[in-house]
Amino acid sequence: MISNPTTAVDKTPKNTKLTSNQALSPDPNLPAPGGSLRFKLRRLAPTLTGETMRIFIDGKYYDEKNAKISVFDHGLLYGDGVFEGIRAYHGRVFKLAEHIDRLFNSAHAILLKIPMTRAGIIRAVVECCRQNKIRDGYIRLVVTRGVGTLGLNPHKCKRPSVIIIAGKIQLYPPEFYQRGLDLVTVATARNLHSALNPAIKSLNYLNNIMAKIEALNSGCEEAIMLNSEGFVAECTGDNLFIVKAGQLLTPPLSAGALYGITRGVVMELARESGMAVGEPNLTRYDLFNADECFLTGTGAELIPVVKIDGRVIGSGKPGPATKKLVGQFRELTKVSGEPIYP
Ligand code: PXG
Repeated sequence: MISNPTTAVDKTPKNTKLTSNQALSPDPNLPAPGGSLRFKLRRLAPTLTGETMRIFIDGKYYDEKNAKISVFDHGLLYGDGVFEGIRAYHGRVFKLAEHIDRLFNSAHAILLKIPMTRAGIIRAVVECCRQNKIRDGYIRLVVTRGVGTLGLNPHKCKRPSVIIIAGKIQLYPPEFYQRGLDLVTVATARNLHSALNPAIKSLNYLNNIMAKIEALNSGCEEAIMLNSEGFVAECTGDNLFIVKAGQLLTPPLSAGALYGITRGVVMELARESGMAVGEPNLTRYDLFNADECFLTGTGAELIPVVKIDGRVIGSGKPGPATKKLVGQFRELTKVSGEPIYP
């Protein structure tokens, strides 16, 4: 059982437009730490000051207008490449080493040799945040196969390209963080492990995009994707969790879920607070009859789900275990991560 749930979610003013990032920040009404107003203005992200973004491509920085890659890059021609979406909170890059490990694992799986070391990429991500005065933001790290000929053969691509963009992201309208999402199960099945393994975070996101279009067409922000056996895999850019009789349950990686970094964090936080955590195969029936449901992802953070395929989940409101985990997650983002301004 969940005792003493935090009311952190409820504290956020209902009538204020917040980004999803702010929606999770502990005290959205308080100014960010950082000293004088002049100091704070210098620290504001370029997107807020009208300055141009500085984008890292293969060791050099370019402004937005000049940040370009070749039309012969196989990343564009075939979706041949890998990527990571990473968040910064309170001047720290959250779970950076974990994201870099997953990037290298994805690259290894598609026989793509990243032309930088892990330490070099970590340094570049942090430096790119600094160049763009990021304290709270979103980092897109992309490695493309590189420039090649017209034709699939990746061996014709001489050098993969590394791109880092540090800016902002908002996946869902802010009000859904308070109210909860309405999901729909879509007809597009998650990729087969034997076709394009869902564990690879590749530049080929058509499977997810098709599912997203189906959700949007039916008036929902997000889709539940099943695997070819009919078990729940994940959403288009998020992992899915349910709470049932005090237990936290999420589909196993073998069901087609991405090894989500936020998924791992949430499972650890739940265990720390004494909750049992399981990874069984889940069916839609399990979701419909859950006490609570929420999604996790770097872009989405933690977002409650209150309706699935027309069935109300639990009380129809974000539940106590979800709220407690949101609170724990916020606390962790305050103290954990690679410092951008040491
Ligand atoms: N499943 C899929 C298919 C994803 O793409 C997740 C789960 C969650 O994983 P993490 O490690 O982020 O907890 C993802 C991540 C975007 C966007 O631009 C998508 C993700 C992350 C950030 C931004 O839509 N997907």
